[in-house]
Amino acid sequence: MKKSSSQLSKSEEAGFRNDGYLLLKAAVPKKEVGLLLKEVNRLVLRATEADAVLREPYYHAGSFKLTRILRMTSAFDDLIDHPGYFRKLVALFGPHVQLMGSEIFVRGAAERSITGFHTDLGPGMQNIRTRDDSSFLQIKAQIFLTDLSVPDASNFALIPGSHRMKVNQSNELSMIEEVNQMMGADGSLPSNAVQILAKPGDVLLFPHSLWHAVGPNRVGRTRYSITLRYGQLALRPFERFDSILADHERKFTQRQRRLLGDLGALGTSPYRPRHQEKIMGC
Ligand SMILES: O=C(O)CCC(=O)C(=O)O
Repeated sequence: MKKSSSQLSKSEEAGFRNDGYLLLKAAVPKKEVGLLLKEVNRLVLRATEADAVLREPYYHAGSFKLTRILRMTSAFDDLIDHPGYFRKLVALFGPHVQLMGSEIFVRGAAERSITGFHTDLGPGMQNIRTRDDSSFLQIKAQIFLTDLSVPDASNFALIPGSHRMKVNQSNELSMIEEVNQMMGADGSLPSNAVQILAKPGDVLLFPHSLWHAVGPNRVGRTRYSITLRYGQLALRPFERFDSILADHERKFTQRQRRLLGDLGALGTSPYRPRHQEKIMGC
């Protein structure tokens, strides 16, 4: 029987395990992208005016992010378990999955790379890698809202297969010095790096151990994207969603509530919440 496109195909799984990423074309329909971008623009304007944006120490000057974005609006609620990617995530994680964080990325003009190559989840997790047959610990879903179909437009950049490689030289920001030393003075990336070419509505999945960066932006267009971080239930989330769960105006499904940390009233271990498989649709 043919698998529906919402399920993870064998070739998608092989690609994700071998290369460390999966680009899902047109995973979020155009109409939804338009509404998401409108809300992103509104929030970015408000945060910029209030000087409430986060500029990581390793970003280029024209770039910043907004964090905990589900607290700011209900417009992103459908992304929590969006049909364009959610079943694929569950296939890679197994059912014991949670949402760990939510961010908007804004990437302005930059002649050289906007960030260097790094891994996620901090230095403690940098050399923890999954085996060929393992479930994943953490995966980010990056939803692109603006056109990145040419290189050097602040594209997400990665080293294919690096999620299985040992990092030899790093620092407290989990930068990968061995590849960052190979960045050219003209902004060129190391020869084994790939810039992801994406259209609005494409979604990129990648695990915490993949070496990734953001390339230069020389196209005169700001990049906007949303990232949702997912992880195994046993990991500590980046943010708490309690205030959102307590907001009765927000109409979440049971699955969305579970992903946001509502483990149910029948107090079991946080690592074994009841009916987890059923709620995640396994
Ligand atoms: O794609 C981006 O703009 C940032 C990606 C990144 O560095 C990250 O997700 O850790």
